[in-house]
Amino acid sequence: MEKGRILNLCGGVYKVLLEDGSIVSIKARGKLRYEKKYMVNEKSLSKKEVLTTVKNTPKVGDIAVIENGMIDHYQIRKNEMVRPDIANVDQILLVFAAKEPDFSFFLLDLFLVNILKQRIKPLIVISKIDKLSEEEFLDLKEKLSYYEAMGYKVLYVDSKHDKGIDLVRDELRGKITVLSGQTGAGKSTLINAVVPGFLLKTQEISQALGRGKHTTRETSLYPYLGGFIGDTPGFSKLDVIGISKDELSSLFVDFDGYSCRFSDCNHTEGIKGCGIHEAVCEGKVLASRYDSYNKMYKEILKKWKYLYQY
Ligand SMILES: Nc1nc2c(ncn2[C@@H]2O[C@H](COP(=O)(O)OP(=O)(O)O)[C@@H](O)[C@H]2O)c(=O)[nH]1
Ligand SMILES: [Mg+2]
Ligand SMILES: [Zn+2]
Repeated sequence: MEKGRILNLCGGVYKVLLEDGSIVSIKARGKLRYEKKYMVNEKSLSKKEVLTTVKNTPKVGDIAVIENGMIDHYQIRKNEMVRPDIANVDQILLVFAAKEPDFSFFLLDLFLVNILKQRIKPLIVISKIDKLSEEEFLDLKEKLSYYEAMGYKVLYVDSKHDKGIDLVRDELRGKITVLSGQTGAGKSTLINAVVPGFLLKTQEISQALGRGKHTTRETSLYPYLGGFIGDTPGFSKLDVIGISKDELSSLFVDFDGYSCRFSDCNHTEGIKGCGIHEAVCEGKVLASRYDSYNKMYKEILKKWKYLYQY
């Protein structure tokens, strides 16, 4: 029996990094495999292939247990991400530009809520700090110290001039990391500064695997400093889909420290005597956090109304 980390899955073949450092290409036992199903288009009678996974299909990020040259099963997952489809992600490196595009506390809160919903740890990296004046930089740092107090690590980088890159590198050591953040936030530039040649390498490997421009791109993990980096960025556009109005406040972990005397309070604006609102008034909870909460709550309500037509 051997064990190894699944790095890539392509056409039913898994690339697995074994504990001795070698990489093997193997298949999974029949009971674990992807199933190919066909949908038939009634009009043209053409077959459209649909891939479905049977329960227990191993995926990228899993620790595969190999027997007789095949994956027999995988070890219990600590979590799973859907986009990209990776198991056991330790952290999402959330890249936010200090400027260009302008920094948005609402967007940061929206990303954080979605990351926490997936039970993954965020690591916040603020890029393009070279675009800020000294004063603007100190101001942003001051505001973000609130997030550090919430328990999130915040790092500041200038990927163009190799500033703060070492600290990011240290955080990747021994962990499975997926990048996330808005388009233009600086993800590609950052990862190339952290792992020189990363993008080139991933492109070469994709070509070697025969992934053309028009084929769907599979996700791969690349070994780095005893950990792994996912080559497909996670969400870059966000919404509050999949989050219920009742669980939203539990995803605002800074609200935890304050109690509200009303047992079924939704803590939204305009509720007199709400403990969360009081904490905001006393400056204990950041006003922008409360704004984000209210905005997301309204969005969720709108979706519900639309879905149920009431
Ligand atoms: N000045 C400066 N520009 C940056 C920095 N990081 C990224 N950029 C620029 O911002 C733009 C978007 O970066 P990119 O890495 O493609 O963003 P992505 O869409 O998140 O991958 C590019 O023009 C980069 O050159 C930085 O730290 N400082
Ligand atoms: Mg990019
Ligand atoms: Zn309340």
